[in-house]
Amino acid sequence: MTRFPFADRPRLWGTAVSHYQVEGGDLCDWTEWERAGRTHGEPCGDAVGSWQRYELDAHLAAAAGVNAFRFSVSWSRIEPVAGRYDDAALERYVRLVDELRALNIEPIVTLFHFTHPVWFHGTTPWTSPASVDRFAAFTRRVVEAFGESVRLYITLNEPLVFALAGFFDAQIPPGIADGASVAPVVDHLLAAHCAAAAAIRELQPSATIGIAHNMMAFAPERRWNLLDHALARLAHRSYNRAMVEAFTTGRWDFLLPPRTRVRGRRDGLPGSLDLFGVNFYSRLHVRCPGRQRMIGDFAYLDMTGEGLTDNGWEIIPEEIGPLLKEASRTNLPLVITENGLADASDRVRASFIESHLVEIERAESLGIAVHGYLHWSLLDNYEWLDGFGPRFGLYEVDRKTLARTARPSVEAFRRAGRRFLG
Ligand code: IFM
Repeated sequence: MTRFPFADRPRLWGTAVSHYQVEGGDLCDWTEWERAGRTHGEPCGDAVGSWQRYELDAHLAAAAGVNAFRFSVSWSRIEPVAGRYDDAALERYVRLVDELRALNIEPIVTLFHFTHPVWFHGTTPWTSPASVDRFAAFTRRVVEAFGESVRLYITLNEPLVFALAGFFDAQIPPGIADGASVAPVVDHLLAAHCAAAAAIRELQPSATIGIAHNMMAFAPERRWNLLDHALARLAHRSYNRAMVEAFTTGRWDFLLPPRTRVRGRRDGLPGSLDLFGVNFYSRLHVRCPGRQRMIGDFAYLDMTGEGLTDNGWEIIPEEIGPLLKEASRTNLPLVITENGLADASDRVRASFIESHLVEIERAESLGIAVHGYLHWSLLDNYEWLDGFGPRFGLYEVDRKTLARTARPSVEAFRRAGRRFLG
């Protein structure tokens, strides 16, 4: 059985947000992406104004019964010009941390959550080893600013999602569609994680270090079809297992159909983590050959009659257990670093939280210790390519006034938290 590093806080119950999705007014690579018309929704603009309202948000989280609050720091605000840091921006985050501490809430700081300063891709892109030192230097500055007030860092949020969407599918910045770039990018992201972890350990030796890995269930669309089964297995190996193996053995080796092989080795990876974060949302059904793509289609389908979320994702709590089991191969304490749904009417959120908690408890009864659960998200926020359409918040945000209103499910979340924290 794994042990969570904090003796005074053995389990975490909280909410998660990321800087760009809530803060507003942050000029970065995503702002340029929006200007270039590469998203489907509205531009992020003022987001939900958390830059001015973080303390309010901390109080809303407290009212929802949390003892942990995950947020990310904006690299573009902190290092708007390469090598020049903005102390006022860092100070803003320090004030948030102070507020959280005053509320007896554990701050969990994510160092990388998808966005970059505008200079980054042109000078030290992830395809180049120079990116590693850049990220490590940024990390040092952040950790120095927080000092002992922050004792839990997530270095990278969903590194594989970022590498695939940014360098294979060209869906998000920097918008590259070049299979050959994925291997160096994954290598540099993982090296950047190692360098950041080393910097954190040097500056705050007692800090706890994690990563947030997006894990997705994959199932054959047609139970009888062997090719669908094979593709589902391949997707699981490449998307879920490869990162688990990377952090367990220091090596990774996976295939992106049809013929992109991504493999590498970083001996520093095992031992670089104190906890393994799992972001879990849904399940994809695969069909091979696909109707749209020769190699296979990936689709969210309502296979259980539970219905789909507002953004069309299957609700399938039963899949979190097997993925936690997969993650437990790391032998690290596990934390659900994200789980949630888009549900503007709030008709489903309470039962979603409850059913996932039941599955987490089931996994625990089978010996897989889960040390934390962070709900995505505290607030309705900017959902990247989909703009403000999907409503992920426990608190509803009025798009005009940015006023926050508790959805009824806040109460269910509180109750679930009391049970989880025991
Ligand atoms: O909003 C995102 C978040 O930034 C990363 N994980 C998934 C969430 C929901 O799509």
